[in-house]
Amino acid sequence: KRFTVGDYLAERLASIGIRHHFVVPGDYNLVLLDKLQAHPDLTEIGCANELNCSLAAEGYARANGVSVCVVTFSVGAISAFNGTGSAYSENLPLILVSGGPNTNDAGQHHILHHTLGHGGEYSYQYEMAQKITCCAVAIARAEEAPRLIDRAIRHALLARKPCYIEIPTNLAGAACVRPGPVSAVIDPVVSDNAALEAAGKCAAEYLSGKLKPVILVGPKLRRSGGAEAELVKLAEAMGCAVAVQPAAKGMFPEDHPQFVGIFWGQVGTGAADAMVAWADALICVGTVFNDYSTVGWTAMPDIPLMVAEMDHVTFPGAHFSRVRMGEFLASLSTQVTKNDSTMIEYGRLKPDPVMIHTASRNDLLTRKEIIRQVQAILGKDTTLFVETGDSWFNGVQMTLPRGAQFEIEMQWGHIGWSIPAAFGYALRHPERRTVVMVGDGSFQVTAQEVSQMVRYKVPITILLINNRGYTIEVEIHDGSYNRIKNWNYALLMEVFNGGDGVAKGLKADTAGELADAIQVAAETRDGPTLVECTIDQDDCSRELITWGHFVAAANARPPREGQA
Ligand code: TPP
Repeated sequence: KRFTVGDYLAERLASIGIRHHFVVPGDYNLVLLDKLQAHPDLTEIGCANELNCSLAAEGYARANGVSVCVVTFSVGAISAFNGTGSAYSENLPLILVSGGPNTNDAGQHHILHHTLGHGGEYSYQYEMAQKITCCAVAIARAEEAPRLIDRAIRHALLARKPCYIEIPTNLAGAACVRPGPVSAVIDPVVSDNAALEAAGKCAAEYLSGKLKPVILVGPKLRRSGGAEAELVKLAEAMGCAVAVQPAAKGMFPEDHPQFVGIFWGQVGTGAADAMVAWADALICVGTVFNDYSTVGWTAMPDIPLMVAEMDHVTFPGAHFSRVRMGEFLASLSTQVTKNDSTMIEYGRLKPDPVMIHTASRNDLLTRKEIIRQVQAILGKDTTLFVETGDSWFNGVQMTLPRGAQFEIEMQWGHIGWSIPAAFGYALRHPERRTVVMVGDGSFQVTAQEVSQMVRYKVPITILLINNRGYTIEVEIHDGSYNRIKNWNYALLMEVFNGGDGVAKGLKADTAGELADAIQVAAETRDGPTLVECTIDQDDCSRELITWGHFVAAANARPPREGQA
């Protein structure tokens, strides 16, 4: 059998650990899809649209470390740019593959379907992709495919960012050589030894002069690959308090005695806010300080930061490039001395555990009762997805038992992300129980993807919290645009079952109904369960209101003198 460009891509994808490829077909990618389908280690997953396809791949990358999304030219790719943007901002290597026009058409100045309609000018999509990926390649000749495909994939894996590969429709089936050894694309760049040594020494010296060091963990810790274990080692060697940013929840074990809470300013948990404010040195590991994570800049730490990033470390008075996070943490953990002063302080500041009163079965459902019941089902095998909205605040309040995972998209913040992302994630982790908390507004954005959960028999539990509107936006800035059309969400599952599906759609108006529905969800293993949880329109978290006010204030800062 002749080996082709499409086969080359398929073999590379399989060799870097991809087992599922997310697709929406179109005439520019059909031959390519045949080639991917033919690879024995790849399973094709069809999505309802390209936005969902890209977000499903985004979720798959969270579970698998890398993912691929294959779409058609422009009408497909431009929708998939959204999930690609998410992967960029969330530091996930998503490989976006788009079919492209026949290589003869540009020179012949043909006007083609699915394009902007300027005859012969088809580079616009590649140029747009350059802005939202770390490496974009457009293959113009089959002979270039191995080099360009390898370059894009290698860059994506190294940078933990998406890449873009455009394959013209008439090249997917063109003859191509076989890929070389996979190490050429997956081997990471190791630290520069001298820089690593100097960074460790300098950091140890810096910390030796400090009395109250605190470690702050951010979401790029996990994205760095393998650094989580090293962080625990460093924390234990230092014996100090460890606070975690909301987007990094679960990246440091919450049952670890040194975990002091989620650092999110006034809306955080435990004593994280007080501990960070009290620290005289803050070791920031993969942190992201944006307006949301700093509560409209009110929680931006105001002491000099020592920052360990994926590939460099920076602290007051020094910077070291090409130092890998994991290696740096490991090296530093052998050079620090134990100092438990922050844990003594935490012992004094630690708040008493919050007990949520258990509702009676017939009590109308409340947000707090939902939290109580979801908390009870979190186990070592659970992954909880929390959607943009009050679900962020509800999820962050929960306590993760050892092994439980938490997924949040706080940098990109695309409402509707959780449905396709959880679908992608759960395909890669069938052994885990995937639970989604999503608001009604967010659900309406990507609802179709629930039908793929039915089709591929993925047992996801969707807790759709219906407060009849965009409540998070109400708290930032209200207007009639924050009201939405109510749906009969539970009945939607009948639509998606389409005669042969076995998914369940349930409605919970009371605490007892929610408990029963959660039980049904646990027993439904061959499809999703959607539970519409009805709560009062005004029932939202204190944290959301507080956060909303500060974010609104940050948004409303007047232009500075001299600015338009
Ligand atoms: N469009 C996209 C794609 N993403 C966004 N984040 C927004 C618009 C702005 N936005 C942020 S949150 C939100 C909107 C419209 C409403 C979320 O409402 P819902 O899912 O019902 O959650 P709730 O706040 O009610 O808990």
